[in-house]
Amino acid sequence: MHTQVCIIGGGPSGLLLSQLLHREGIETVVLERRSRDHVLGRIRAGVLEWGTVDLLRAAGVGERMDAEGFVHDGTLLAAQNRTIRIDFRRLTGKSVMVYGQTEVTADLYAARDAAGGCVIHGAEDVALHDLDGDGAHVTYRRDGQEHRIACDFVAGCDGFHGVSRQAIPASVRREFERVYPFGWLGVLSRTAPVEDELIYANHERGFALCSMRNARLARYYVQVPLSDKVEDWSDDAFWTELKRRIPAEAADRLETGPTIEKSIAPLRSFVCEPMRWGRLFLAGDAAHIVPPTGAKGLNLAASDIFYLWHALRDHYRDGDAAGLEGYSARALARVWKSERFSWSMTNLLHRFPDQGDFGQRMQESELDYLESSEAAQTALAENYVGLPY
Ligand code: RFL
Ligand code: PHB
Repeated sequence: MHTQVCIIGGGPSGLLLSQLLHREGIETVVLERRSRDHVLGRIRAGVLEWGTVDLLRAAGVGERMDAEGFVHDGTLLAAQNRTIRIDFRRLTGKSVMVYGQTEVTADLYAARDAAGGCVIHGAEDVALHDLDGDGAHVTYRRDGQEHRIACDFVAGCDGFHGVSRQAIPASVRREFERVYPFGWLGVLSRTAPVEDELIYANHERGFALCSMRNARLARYYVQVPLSDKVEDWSDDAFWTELKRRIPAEAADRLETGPTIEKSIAPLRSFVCEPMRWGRLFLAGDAAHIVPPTGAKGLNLAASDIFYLWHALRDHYRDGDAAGLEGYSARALARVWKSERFSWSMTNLLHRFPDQGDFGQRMQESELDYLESSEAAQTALAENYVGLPY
């Protein structure tokens, strides 16, 4: 089998690239290790930057998002005795869209199916070959049989635990990492969200976040020690802890109920440089991870795909290699800015085991500054709604 671009990973990065290239007449094959049900069962991101919204529209998958997504013009930052509203629209002229990653992924699968796109599930032992030669190829096993796909380029969209990044020789690859000493326990419940906007809460017992998927589906998180297990947390224990950490007036009207999903995610910052090696281009979580505090992971995946889509289009349509040559530097410039923002939001809002009184006062004074300075609020808003591509 031969294709122009072999895409490893059928998550949002891989599917979006496949869909955008299809619209340029460029052929792709997507190799996904898991089943479609598994990919669609993962509850992850909820907030889309406007650049991501526009890119999904350009991919022809904006219709349901525009009908069902919620436009948010601001967000709330809460601390012990104050709530600060960051007014995105007034400060930057932009908003974000609340529309779940699960829905984005479902829309992309539907679009690939409608166009007869080739997405192969259950692809095991994917291996990348000849990335630095004249033509690359990818091998995999499915139903006990070996397969081989020859291709012009490989897009490594297989997430943090994928194989693509490892195909860049260790002598060339440089990795930067920070692992945080806590995780997020997240729940989904069929209850009305406590607030129209998201609440990011700094509390002495630890961070909490109130988010949502729709008018009857709420998404909440609390910071937990890495040693905690999901089984340690009954629904009652979760609601009690959440109520302690959010502003009292929100806690009073919080609707509780049985949770329909509960999981713990570790927090990590990670960047791999370069994002291109020979015929391999990394995109999304395969190349970088951010802690979820700034809602940047999926949005960074989208900006990588935007650059890669343009680079491949220019190559095939105009014979112009500049986009491919410049891909890694261009993508990394934006990645590092989002890494910085996600790290700083994480530092501002979480309780660190070693933070001490000094660290506590640093957070309080930063929140004070944010409350009193329009410039500080604008800087936060500008990053939250998404830096330009
Ligand atoms: P994914 O989604 O991990 O998809 C990679 C796909 O590759 C497959 N795969 C392989 N396929 C073939 N062969 C192999 N060897 C393979 N190895 C892996 C996997 O099965 C999978 O299907 O990466 P992608 O596409 O780059 O997308 C990235 C996003 O999923 C991620 O950045 C976001 O979910 C991060 N994130 C958030 N991002 C936001 O922009 N806004 C948010 O509000 C937000 N909240 C979150 C988040 C992530 C979270 N968790 C659980 C990590 C909240 C949470 C709790
Ligand atoms: C979510 O709704 O899952 C969500 C929202 C904002 C974040 C992280 C996660 O910063």
